[in-house]
Amino acid sequence: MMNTTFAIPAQALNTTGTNPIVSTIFTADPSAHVWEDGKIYIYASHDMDPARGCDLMDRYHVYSSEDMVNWLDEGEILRSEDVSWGRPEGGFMWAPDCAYKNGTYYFYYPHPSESDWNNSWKIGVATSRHPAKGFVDQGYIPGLGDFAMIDPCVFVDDDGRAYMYYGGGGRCMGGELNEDMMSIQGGMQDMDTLQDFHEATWVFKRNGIYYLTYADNLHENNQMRYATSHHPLGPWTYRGVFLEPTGCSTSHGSVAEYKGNWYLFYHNQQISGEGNLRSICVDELHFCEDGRIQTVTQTAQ
Ligand code: FUB
Repeated sequence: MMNTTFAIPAQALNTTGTNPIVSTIFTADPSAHVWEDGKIYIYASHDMDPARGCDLMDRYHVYSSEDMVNWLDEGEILRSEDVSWGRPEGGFMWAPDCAYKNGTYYFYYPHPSESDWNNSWKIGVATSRHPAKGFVDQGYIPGLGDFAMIDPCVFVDDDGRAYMYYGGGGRCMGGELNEDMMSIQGGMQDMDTLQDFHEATWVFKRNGIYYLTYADNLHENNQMRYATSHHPLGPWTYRGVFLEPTGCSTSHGSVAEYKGNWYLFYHNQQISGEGNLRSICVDELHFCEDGRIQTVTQTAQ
């Protein structure tokens, strides 16, 4: 299906390297990647104002930077009306991710196919030759599990093999993607021994160690925890909490290395004071010599 979104001109954000990164609209669930053009990109959900709930989230924006201080709003890349198989009422465009392989960018997003949204989650895929424009929906990934298919994360390993993760409500699944990046090879499996898993899976690799980060269930104030492994699909060893509560009921983050430094991207509700009107942030991530992640210091304006 053709992408019907308007070509919104890119907009430089008046940022000064302080949090939140974006104050023009409300954004959440940042997935950060460094692509071949040398820039860092953030793919984010968009909380719609006035806040009513996650049913109103119906579009995604992309942000880019070359210095982690000046950020550009690259504009909107997909909205629910672009998705022909989606829920007739739209909405519910939850935490996305993006991956790159062989000249194509694959944008993964969770979205229900029926009015009964909570029982019809799918993981859609839109593709483009560009990191921040021209995405066209290609349908959803077939044959996944039948529960909370939210918060997809796609990790491409150094050998080019790609892995998908998703999950919510206490269960996290992982599996290997086929070469087409839109189907799963041999099914999904449970990612075991993640303590108090809630949602928001993110996988990255550093010094040969795979890290799986996620949000926990701490009541009304989720934290971020992590586990490590020597294989992208586990078994995982639980390591602990590395992002304490942000003041927001949900927590959702991603980790990326840029120009020699590591960063955690996450969201809080600093601007609005409301959990349905969130704002994306970034802070440095530091590791101990043995690879453990140090607790992130949350900086504010
Ligand atoms: O933004 C909607 C949902 O809230 C995400 O999918 C979850 O991870 C949480 O941040």
